[in-house]
Amino acid sequence: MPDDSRAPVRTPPAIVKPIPAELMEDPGTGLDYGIRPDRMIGDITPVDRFFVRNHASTPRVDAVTWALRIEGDGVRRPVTYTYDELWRCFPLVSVVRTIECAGNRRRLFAEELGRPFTGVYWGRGAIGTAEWTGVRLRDLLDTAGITPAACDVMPEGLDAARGRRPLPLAKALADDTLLALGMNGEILPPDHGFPARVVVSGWLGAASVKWVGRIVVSERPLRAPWTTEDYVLITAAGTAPITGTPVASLVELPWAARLPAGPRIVRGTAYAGEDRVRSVDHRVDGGPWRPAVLDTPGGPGLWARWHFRWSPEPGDHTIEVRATDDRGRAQPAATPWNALGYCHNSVLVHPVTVF
Ligand SMILES: Nc1nc2c(c(=O)[nH]1)N[C@H]1C(S)=C(S)[C@@H](COP(=O)(O)O)O[C@H]1N2
Ligand SMILES: [Mo]
Repeated sequence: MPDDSRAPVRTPPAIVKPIPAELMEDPGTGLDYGIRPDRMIGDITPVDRFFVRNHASTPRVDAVTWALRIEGDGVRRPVTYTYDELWRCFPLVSVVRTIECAGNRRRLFAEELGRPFTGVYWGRGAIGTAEWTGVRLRDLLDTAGITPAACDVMPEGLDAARGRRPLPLAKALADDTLLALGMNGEILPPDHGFPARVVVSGWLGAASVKWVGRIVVSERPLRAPWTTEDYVLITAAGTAPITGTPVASLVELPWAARLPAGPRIVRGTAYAGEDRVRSVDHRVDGGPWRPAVLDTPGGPGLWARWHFRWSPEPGDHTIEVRATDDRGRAQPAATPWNALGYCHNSVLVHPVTVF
């Protein structure tokens, strides 16, 4: 007789989608994977290489039994929506928005400061842009009836980490704050929040809560570990929750790069959180700054793409790219220390060997 107790135990993988080494970087946590910047193509990041940041394994949620509950003293009456009702009862909206983890580039930040951080040692790959399709959070909250004194909205995830983070009501009601059901024309993939995730335009990735099962609306300010312990800027001046992310740019070359000599086009992206990228400059080997060409202008919550032409001679070179947002804030030469290593946006000195 077969002895079931001796069947091999199969732990489901922490991440559902394949993580091909030729597309993704592995910072070593077993839960988080970044895109390889030299494998980016175009304005939209395909799902097969969109970075994953998970505080616990991807939960397998059954959409048939799943329901979204909206409750709290900030709504007149609690409401529950099934998956089917979300699709049927609200206008579907699509927005193209970038999501960047506040810890992006932490490994480079540690190298810049010459001191370690705890937290995921991201290279440059904790960023991506997708077309998110879903329903406006505003439309959902309106049906529940927001009370005049409501001030905070907290989506809560069904993962073992119970990922959650409060949003001020005004941000929750913004035109482009969505409860997304789809990504790049597909049903939202499990690792990116199936059946439903929030997309909070221009804010750190942690605000875009995945696998949402409940949304709490409150008449008092809400706190959660992701606004008190993590995803806060801790400096000598105090502790502040991170909201938008500062202007930064990304060169779509491996770090370090090895390239054949001769003419080529260097491409990349620049992202300024809730602001717009105004311009992108570059310099080679510490020479004069010159403008890069903006191919797609991007916008608030959406990266811009740029390029410049380069015809390097053999030898060791450096490329620096410096983006400026529409409030005139440029990437700095160095990022001031903060205890958890967030929001690194220094101009990177990209090493390139030409052969
Ligand atoms: N429920 C839940 N939501 C979450 C997380 C999580 O671990 N649990 N990670 C957050 C963080 S820190 C980031 S950067 C983004 C990453 O989204 P992605 O995995 O789709 O790229 O999801 C956010 N939403
Ligand atoms: Mo993140």
